[in-house]
Amino acid sequence: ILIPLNTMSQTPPNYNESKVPALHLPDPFVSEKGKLIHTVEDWEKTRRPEIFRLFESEVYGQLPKDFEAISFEVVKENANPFSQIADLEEVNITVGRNGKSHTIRINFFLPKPQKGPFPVILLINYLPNYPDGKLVDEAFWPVRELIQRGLATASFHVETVAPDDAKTYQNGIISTLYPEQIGKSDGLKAFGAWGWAAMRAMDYLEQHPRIDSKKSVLVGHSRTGKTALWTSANDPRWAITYANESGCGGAALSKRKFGETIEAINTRFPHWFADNFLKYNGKEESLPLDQHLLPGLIAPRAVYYSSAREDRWADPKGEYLGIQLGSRIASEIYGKKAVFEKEFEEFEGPVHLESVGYHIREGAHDLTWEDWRIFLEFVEKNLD
Ligand code: GTR
Repeated sequence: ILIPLNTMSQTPPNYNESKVPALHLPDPFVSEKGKLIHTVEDWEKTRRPEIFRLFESEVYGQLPKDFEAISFEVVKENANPFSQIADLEEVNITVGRNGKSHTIRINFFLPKPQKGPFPVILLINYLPNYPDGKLVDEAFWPVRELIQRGLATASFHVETVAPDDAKTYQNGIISTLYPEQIGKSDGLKAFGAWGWAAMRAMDYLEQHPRIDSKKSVLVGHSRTGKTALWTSANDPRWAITYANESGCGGAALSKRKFGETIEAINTRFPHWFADNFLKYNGKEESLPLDQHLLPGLIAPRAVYYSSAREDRWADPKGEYLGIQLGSRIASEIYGKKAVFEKEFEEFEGPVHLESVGYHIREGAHDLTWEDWRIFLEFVEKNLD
């Protein structure tokens, strides 16, 4: 999946390391009142809520947690392309609030003939040709390989929640279930809506007799990698979160201004982030946070990032720094063996540590079998 690089914003992208500004990054271990943060209690009661609120108000917007009713209906609309090895459940999840309701669809494969309970991987899909009618693009979502490894796997398409379009993104759960969010500077936008849907998928998985939802993995690529990270910051039920090539507003440090900038992303995709994020167009230095604080909102649960060498628009080095610095919460607060020893320029193979991991591969922006294969080695080590 090659996404054309659009550089229509006023400032041309910087790809020159020597032009990256000196970084002044907020310290995860000093609270807004200047208190030093050492213990799990200090982190969870003081610093983590401060950082969460900053991301919510300045970057992603709210992800509302309340609703009144939820129901699950298994339908049969498509033939099962893997009927030899898997059971297929096509599930309509209907959620009600204030007398209105909205239905999202998940497509869900379980290994057979074993009964389980199985670990489960949920992929947030946004490929243009795969809203829920067609079930799978195997290059992107390798259902067969996942099933053969004894994993159940589900996916939903973002179009069934909130369209990925600046003009119509409210025509889903935002206008139907959460209309009071519209117009707020920190209101619900597309990433929050897609994350909300991942949470509803988890509601389904949690009550499923053949699923071990404690062993759950949330996966997103690029725009849905950004979404996966914000989802897990909001929902502690995901054991492992994988953001592939999630770049600007995901893994990568915004203050590096390398490749895609806040102005570029807000110009092309004004429906993704909170309106407050617009304040930082061309002014990354004034952001009161940066993306290295995001993995800390997920810790001590596992976080995995990956990059592609040619995907400079997503800033591979900025992604690496995001996880290298971000893993300090796992290691220094939670005592995990999670220290990234090497500089970005030095290491080669994947870095698979306790609860954090990273790899970079050759090639362009895409979620490939190579990414899945290397990530699945991390999953095996980190799902016990
Ligand atoms: C790019 C966009 C990135 C990333 C990507 C994708 O064009 O600039 O932020 O989200 O699309 O989702 O593939």
